[in-house]
Amino acid sequence: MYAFEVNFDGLVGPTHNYAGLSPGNIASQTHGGLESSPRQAAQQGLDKMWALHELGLPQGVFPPQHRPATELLRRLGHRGSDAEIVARVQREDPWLLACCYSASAMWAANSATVSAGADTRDGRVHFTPANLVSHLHRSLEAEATSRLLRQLFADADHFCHHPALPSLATFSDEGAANHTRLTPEPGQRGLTLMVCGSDEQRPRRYPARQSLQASRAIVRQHLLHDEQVLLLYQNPEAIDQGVFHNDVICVGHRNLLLIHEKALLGQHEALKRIRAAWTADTPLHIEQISEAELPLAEAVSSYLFNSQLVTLPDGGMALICPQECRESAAAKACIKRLLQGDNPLRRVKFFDLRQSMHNGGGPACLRLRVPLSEEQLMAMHQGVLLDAPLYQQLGDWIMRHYRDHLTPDDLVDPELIEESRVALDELTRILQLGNLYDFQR
Ligand code: SUG
Repeated sequence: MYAFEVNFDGLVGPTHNYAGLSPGNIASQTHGGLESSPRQAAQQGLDKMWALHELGLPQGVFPPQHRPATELLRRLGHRGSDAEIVARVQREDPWLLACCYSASAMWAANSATVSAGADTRDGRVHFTPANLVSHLHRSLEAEATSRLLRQLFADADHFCHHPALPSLATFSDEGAANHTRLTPEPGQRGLTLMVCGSDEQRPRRYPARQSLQASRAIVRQHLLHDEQVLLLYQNPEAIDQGVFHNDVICVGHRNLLLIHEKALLGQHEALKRIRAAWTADTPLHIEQISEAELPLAEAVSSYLFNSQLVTLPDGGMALICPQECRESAAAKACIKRLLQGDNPLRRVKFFDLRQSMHNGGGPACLRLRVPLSEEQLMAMHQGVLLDAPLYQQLGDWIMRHYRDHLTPDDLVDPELIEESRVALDELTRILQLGNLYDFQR
């Protein structure tokens, strides 16, 4: 059975801004309050999607969520028109308004955890939307994500959807950013790595964003085979240095795992367990980058590990890196060594994703991987799969609807509310999604 790992990238929404909403995410903290460019952000993300399509890979698009999320402000007792509510909340609680305006759904790696049909006991692809309870602005995504996934992957013969886990720190779940699937071939049964914070060794400065209880619940409800699952713990020292998700320090694809030596608690043992659980004839390649080669702080600033690993049609792998890796001598040297090493990596491509990077979102944050057989790919909604006409249409749509500059003060501009609605309303027609948004119902 032929199978694909399809990347679905979050299209950046028209309200993309820098609000400093994520403690523990150094880029978000550093850029809070600065001017953003929603237009450049959306175009940068779209260009990455197109480049992957051009490399011969199937590529999907997730539409942005509707912001500002004034329904939250109404739930908190605010009354009046949207413009009146926005103006009042900006005066009384600018942080709350920024949460309602965040375009954070662009980081699709946090939208859900997805298990391949080859790994589940009923042969279906399983989805659990992430509750993202660690941050208010992100927790607002869960409901709309759930609706979107159910709409895109509607065929119950192939796809199984679970509700997000209970909205409680005990079940804190940040989706695929803490989930890695290793497999000899995407259509074969794979090994699932679930990485979460340890209850025994907690970080001192910043909280762990994925809980053990959440990871365990997902393993159960996705009907995974226990012997094919490894639960591993994040190194609290790394969390304290800005590794807020495991995908900031580790990336795995097929039979290649790229990992910094400080990623996991008890890493030596953890890697032994991974090697022992790998039973396929195809060799597993684990490339560990040492602290001497790339210090943790530079791993975080270059975002080397937030690169995407993809298999090209000729069978070799490519590393899809952020531009920042070119500017770090140490990251560049690591890439050189990896390209020369005994592993499937053959090519590297760099992308300017600065608008997203300044909020802590690199190439891998922007995409959700959905492993699909040919039949499953045919069974999903086709309107979000990128091709040349759609790339053109989306580029044109961004140019017509997105602002080139946005500052925190602009969030109070009532025209931004209307512009976003008009843009998203048109987008649902481009992507053939019907009345996806609440405001269209
Ligand atoms: O949750 N940044 C996101 C970045 C998510 C990156 N995703 C992965 N690593 N998979 C976060 O911290 C910043 C928003 C702001 O500050 O305006 C933000 O939410």
